[in-house]
Amino acid sequence: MKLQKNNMSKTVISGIVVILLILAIGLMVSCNDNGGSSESADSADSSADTSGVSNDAMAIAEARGLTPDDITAALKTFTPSGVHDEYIMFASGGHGGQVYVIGMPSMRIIKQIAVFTPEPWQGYGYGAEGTMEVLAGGNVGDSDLTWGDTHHPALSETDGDYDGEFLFINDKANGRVAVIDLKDFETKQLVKNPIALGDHGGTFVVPDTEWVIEGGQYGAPLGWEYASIDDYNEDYRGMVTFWKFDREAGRIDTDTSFAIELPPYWQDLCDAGKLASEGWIFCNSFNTERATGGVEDGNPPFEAGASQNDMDFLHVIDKEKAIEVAAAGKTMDVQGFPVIPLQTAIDEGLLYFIPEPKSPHGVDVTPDGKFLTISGKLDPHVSIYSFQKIQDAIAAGSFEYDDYGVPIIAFDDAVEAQVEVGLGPLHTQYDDKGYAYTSLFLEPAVSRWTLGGDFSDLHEEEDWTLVTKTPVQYNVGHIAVAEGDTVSPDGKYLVSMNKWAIDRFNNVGPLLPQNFQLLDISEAGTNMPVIYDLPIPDGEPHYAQIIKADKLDPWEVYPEIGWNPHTNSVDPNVVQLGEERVERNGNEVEIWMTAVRSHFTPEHVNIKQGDHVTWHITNVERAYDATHGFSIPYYNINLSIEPGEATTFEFDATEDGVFSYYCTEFCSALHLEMTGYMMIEPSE
Ligand code: RUQ
Ligand code: CUA
Repeated sequence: MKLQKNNMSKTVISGIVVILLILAIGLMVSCNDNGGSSESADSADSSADTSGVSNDAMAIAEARGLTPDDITAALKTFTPSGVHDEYIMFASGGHGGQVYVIGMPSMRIIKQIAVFTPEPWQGYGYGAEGTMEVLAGGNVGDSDLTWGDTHHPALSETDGDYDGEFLFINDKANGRVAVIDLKDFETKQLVKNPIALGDHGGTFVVPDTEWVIEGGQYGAPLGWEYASIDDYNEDYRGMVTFWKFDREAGRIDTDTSFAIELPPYWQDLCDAGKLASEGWIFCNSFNTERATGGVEDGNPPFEAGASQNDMDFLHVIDKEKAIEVAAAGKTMDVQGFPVIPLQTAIDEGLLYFIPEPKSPHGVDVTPDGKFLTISGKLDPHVSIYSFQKIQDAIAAGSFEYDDYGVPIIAFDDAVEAQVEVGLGPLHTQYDDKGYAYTSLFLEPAVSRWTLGGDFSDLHEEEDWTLVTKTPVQYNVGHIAVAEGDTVSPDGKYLVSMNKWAIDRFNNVGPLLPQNFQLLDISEAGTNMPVIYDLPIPDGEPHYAQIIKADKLDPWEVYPEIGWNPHTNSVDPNVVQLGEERVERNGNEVEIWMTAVRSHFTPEHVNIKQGDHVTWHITNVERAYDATHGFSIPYYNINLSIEPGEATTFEFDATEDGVFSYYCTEFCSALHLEMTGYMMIEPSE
């Protein structure tokens, strides 16, 4: 009996393996059509003869205990050497302060982009002037910050579609926003929010990326003044900030940016309207109870105090009107930053509330802009609001008012549908098949449900109904669908960004990685399996966005020798081959150095203790991937100089001695010889 069963499963597995291998070869060939290297196209062709392979594959599958589902999953994700991924995911690195760049469906981590935290591989924050200036831009007053809590990356958009040019991300801990240029995947700017120490509802871009939105979180006095918590209602406030993005310059223009003062509810996630709702901004909030905590004094703890009300408030903001009001100067000054006062926002009719159940978290606008999905963490439903109904209610003008006088649209006037999806709904994404997906933190699972309206025709099921759920491991926060926040999502893949990994990987001690799980959502109906687990050994990642890889067009090497990535032009201190020199002017020493396989020129640098040293290096290489590193011991200097890049660092020669500088990238067979001596003669 046992034997029979074994034989049967063997036959089933071997049949599936043969079919899937044939499929896999088809897949590999079609991947190659989409930009895979020609070598791998050859290797795919040469392995087209599957006789014998199937037996080996079956034996391997058996030895490893793989089920047919496992094999299917492997074939959907395995990406041969040299073949590129179809999608690129930009994922937050949480309180690691960085951004992860991950290929999909292979789930290979391709890069980490240093954003808020110094990072040695990229030479970010270890002397290179441009990077030091970027990091300094994010300092708060006298405090030099060396980390951030990245939450929500946002790709730049043109007409509501990702355009692959820029990436923005917020730092929840310190209320900052970063600008990353996708020409070289480097952080170009950090801006500190002048009115709030923290944030959360950002970054989100409007459909043409003219504005980058940053919503607040924990209510506090604007400009982080002191005020007693007893005066919470009067002196504490919330906010949303509109950062003006100058695409030409590739920078946020802080001079034309502004904020809106909001009641001291805890603003949570935001989303920008698109198509039908273009010109509007939506932000959730919780703790409309205005609980102030103090459990140690016998007050209800925050988690209870902030969860008493059945409803909190969705903030509905007329973006165009807000821009007009700010441009007309109807603002107050907070730390030199223009802020539209709450009363002005009310008087000008640019701020409305809609009740939303219950301790909401995510708000996500549908691809056509006609609906918004709100999930309350403590309500098993998602609530779908109709933008048209919201507009009708505003036009009808029958409001109630909150304690601060903000007009409230009745829930029933705005809601289109509610779908019971399960426990702890957090975030929603959309696909190309008329489905929405909501993460269920408590179950934990990813749910799929149907949209109504114009999406009806795309799916066979009834509108606004739960279709299926896939359990995930474990405790999912955000989910991200390929091209998911655009006006035309691709669907196909969904990544479940799980906060807990527990037993999914080898035990590596009490601190465990996060677990990104890839779900195949290409098939309509009830089948959307998990096909890959990727551990993320960094801070807790929150959100991610996934772009079609062919929309990205980064440089292979910098456009010209001597390129300064921070000015986007040839640096005045470019050093061409043959122009290397050391100049001394009193105790100012200036060095012009080149780097090329496999030497630095000059190889001797003589300095006197007490000198101030300014050192320029140009990597004069034009070859793809010919990066040189440069490090000096003791002085904490560590640079990454990519092909064509020019960089500068400065230091005071306080310590005498002999210091070997060397290249930290194994760039050639004679890389170990890519070194030199900096000799600092002691002062008398
Ligand atoms: S928030 S899941 Cu910024 Cu949902 Cu983290
Ligand atoms: Cu350059 Cu090693």
